[in-house]
Amino acid sequence: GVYHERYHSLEDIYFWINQTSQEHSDMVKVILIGSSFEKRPLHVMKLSGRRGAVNRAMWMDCGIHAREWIAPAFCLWFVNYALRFYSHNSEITEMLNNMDIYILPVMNPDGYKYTWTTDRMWRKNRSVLKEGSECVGVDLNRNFDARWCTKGASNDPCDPTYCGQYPESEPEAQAVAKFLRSHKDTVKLYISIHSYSQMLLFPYSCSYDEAPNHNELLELTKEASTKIRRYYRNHYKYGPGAKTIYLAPGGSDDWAYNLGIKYSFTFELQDRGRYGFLLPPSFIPQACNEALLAVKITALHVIKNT
Ligand code: 0X9
Ligand code: ZN
Repeated sequence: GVYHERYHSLEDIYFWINQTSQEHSDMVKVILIGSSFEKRPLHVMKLSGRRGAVNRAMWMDCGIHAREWIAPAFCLWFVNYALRFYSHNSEITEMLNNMDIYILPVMNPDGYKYTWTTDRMWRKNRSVLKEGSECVGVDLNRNFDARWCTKGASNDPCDPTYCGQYPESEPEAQAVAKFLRSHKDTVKLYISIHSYSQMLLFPYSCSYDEAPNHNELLELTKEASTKIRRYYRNHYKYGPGAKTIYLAPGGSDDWAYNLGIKYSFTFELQDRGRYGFLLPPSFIPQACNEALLAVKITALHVIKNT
């Protein structure tokens, strides 16, 4: 629908989360997992099929990085797709009949707000240090406890990849980590949505080590990439983060993987640099369809294999 052919302000998104959960109260529950540095709520939407309880779940977060607007747009688009096509599309039906889906549409609400009001290219959250630096913000995808603040992250608060004062120093990262720790027996799949560069990444990004199930993750992302190319004529690279993009410690995907979530991914959506973070709204539908394909393939694999 027309709602998904534009980007939405933070206020719109909060309104949409509330409205969607009320209109679909049989399938959507909203869970407050914490709040941001500036005290905005972090709302997770829990999607479930119309069936009894299951003990399998997946997690997807969008918008760790403020300027990557296509990421929250995808989370909204995905929720809408799932609610609309449950019991009509066989893949989404199978997903929702066999797993709960936890979705955090905007992991970095303060940063997202800031990109709408002040600086479109802001990346980090908006945390202010009590002492020391004039500079604001921590890179939430360098703030997790996975070889935290080693090569590929910065300990300078003025840098865009500043890792923070200690692992999980930031309320946004801490809220996600706490939720996943307390749901680690059921959450079998972790997906983090970013942009841009068109890549399907898996651990590790914090080192060049090969993950124990490297071959399985490689095959899976290869399959997704091949299908995206076939259906949408678009090219996605795939592979372990460190080798495919760059060494980057402290990321949520590596941390989730080490927690025991053996299917852990970062999807970098469109484009490959023509518009970069400023992806025009007219590209939203195709970018979302491509990402949806990758989400479906990984989720159905997890259902089959866990
Ligand atoms: O550097 C990042 O955090 C991600 N790229 S982005 O351009 N969206 O900032 C890549 C994340 C890959 N995973 C980890 N570094 N853990
Ligand atoms: Zn990012």
